[in-house]
Amino acid sequence: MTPRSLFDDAAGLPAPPDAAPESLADGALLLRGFACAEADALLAAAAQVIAAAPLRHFITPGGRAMSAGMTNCGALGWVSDRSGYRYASADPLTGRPWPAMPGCFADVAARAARQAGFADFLPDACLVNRYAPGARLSLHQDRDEADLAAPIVSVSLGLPAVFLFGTPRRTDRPARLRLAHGDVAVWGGPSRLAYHGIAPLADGAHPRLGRWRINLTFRRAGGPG
Ligand SMILES: O=C(O)CCC(=O)C(=O)O
Ligand SMILES: [Mn+2]
Repeated sequence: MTPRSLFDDAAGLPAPPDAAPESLADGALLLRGFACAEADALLAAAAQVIAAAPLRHFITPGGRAMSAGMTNCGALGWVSDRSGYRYASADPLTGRPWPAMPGCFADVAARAARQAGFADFLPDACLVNRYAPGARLSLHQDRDEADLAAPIVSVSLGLPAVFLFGTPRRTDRPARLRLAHGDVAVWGGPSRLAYHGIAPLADGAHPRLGRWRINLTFRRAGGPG
C-alpha cells in the first residue's frame, strides 16, 4: 500500500487506488478512495435526487431539527418526525414516491459490500446526508431496517469528516477516523449495530464540493432482497 502523504488532504487528492482495506472491527472495513473514480457521476446523480426530493432538516422525536440536510432515494426512505424514526415509501414533503435509486449508486454500494465480504448486497434505501461546517450526527445505531443481515455501506464525498465508530455497546468509547472524498465504510455482521456518528464538520473548501460534505448511506431497509 502506498502511504498517503501529509499533503494529500490539503490538496484534496484522492487516496491511491491500491489503498488496502482498513479493518475497523469484526465485520467493519474502511475502503479508502474506493469511490473516487465514480465520485463525479455519484454527485451528478445525487443532484438529480435532490432536485426531485429536496433536502430537509428532519425533526427528531425530541423536537430538534437535525443539523444535516437529508433526503432519500430507492423504494424506501428514512424519515423522522415527532412520532419517531421509520422508513416510508413516499416522501412526506412531496407526497410522491422517493426517486428511484440511480444505477451508479446501487453499483458502487454492491461492489464495496462485496469487497468487504458481503456478497449480493442489494440496497433498497439510500439516505443522502448533506453537512455544512458545524453540522454533526450524534452517536446512534442504524436499527430501523427490517434486514439486519445486510450491511450498511456509507460513501463520503466532499469535505473530510471525523467518523466516530464504536461497538454495539453504547458505553464503549468510539474510535475517531477521518473520512475523505471517495472513502467508503462498510459495517455488518457482528458490527451491524455498532454505534457511530459524525463529529461537527470542520470548515474547509473542497475542490469539487466547496463547503459541503455529502454522505450516501445504503441500507436494506425492507425484507431480504
Ligand atoms: O455521514 C455519515 O458518514 C454517517 C451517516 C449515518 O450514520 C446515517 O445516516 O445514519
Ligand atoms: Mn447511521
